Amino acid sequence: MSNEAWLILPTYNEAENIEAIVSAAGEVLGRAAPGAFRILIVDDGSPDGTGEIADRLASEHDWVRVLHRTSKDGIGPAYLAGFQHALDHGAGYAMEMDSDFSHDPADLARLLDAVRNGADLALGSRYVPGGGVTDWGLLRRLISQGGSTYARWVLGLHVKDLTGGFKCFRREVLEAIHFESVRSQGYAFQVELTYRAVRAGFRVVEVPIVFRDREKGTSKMSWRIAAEAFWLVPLLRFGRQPPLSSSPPEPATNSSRAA
Ligand SMILES: Nc1nc2c(ncn2[C@@H]2O[C@H](COP(=O)(O)OP(=O)(O)O)[C@@H](O)[C@H]2O)c(=O)[nH]1
Ligand SMILES: [Mg+2]
Repeated sequence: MSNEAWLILPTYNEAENIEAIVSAAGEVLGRAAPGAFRILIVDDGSPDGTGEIADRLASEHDWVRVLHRTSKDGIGPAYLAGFQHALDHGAGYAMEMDSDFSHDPADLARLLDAVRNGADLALGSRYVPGGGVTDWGLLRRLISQGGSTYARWVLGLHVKDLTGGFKCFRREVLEAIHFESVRSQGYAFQVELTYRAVRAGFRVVEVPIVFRDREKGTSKMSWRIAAEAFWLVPLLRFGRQPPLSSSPPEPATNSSRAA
């Protein structure tokens, strides 16, 4: 089995962050997976020149790759394109992280370790002991935590943080998800992938992380994207079930917990 770890970084107008995040993540993964990691930037034609910076980084480092897509299409489709590319190129692990330093690149090592130690999917979680959010006011905390509680309740899951986007998948989990039938874009995308992994019988663990607001650039999330989660979550549970792409997973070999 491949032990290559691929980090997918979706970008839309991250010119102020992309070089620093690639270098910080490269340093962490260079220690956690020496000689066996790649960073794949998936840029949706950012008008601020992020794609050109990404190309330069790829010419400087053989572990940086870039996927250029023509238009802004949402974080879900960008990740699916990145995952497909990573699988096609032999990834053993695929990781998600925002490109704006809201997620601490240092935590990549703990997410990867959780999967190496027996989890199939490790979630960076704000809502388990040791996790949290800095910078957010009461309203934003309530909305985020309320969103996770709502999704957990509707879907009957035990996962505490369902909307986060800091994750590490074992290859087999992504192979078992039928990408063409994934429809959600923003927070719902994160819920949908985790729900599908649990439904397919994979072992999900939560690893505590602290989320901070970005310092540079602007958020692309909107009320429309948050609202998507509210109507899509019940459809995930009660709508027509998507096909599984492959046979059920083999049991994990090791049962240590990361959270
Ligand atoms: N490729 C791509 N990346 C996106 C898109 N929307 C957001 N992103 C990236 O996804 C990550 C999270 O988005 P962000 O706007 O920070 O959302 P927030 O953290 O919820 O406010 C960042 O790295 C964004 O650049 C998109 O449509 N396409
Ligand atoms: Mg952000």
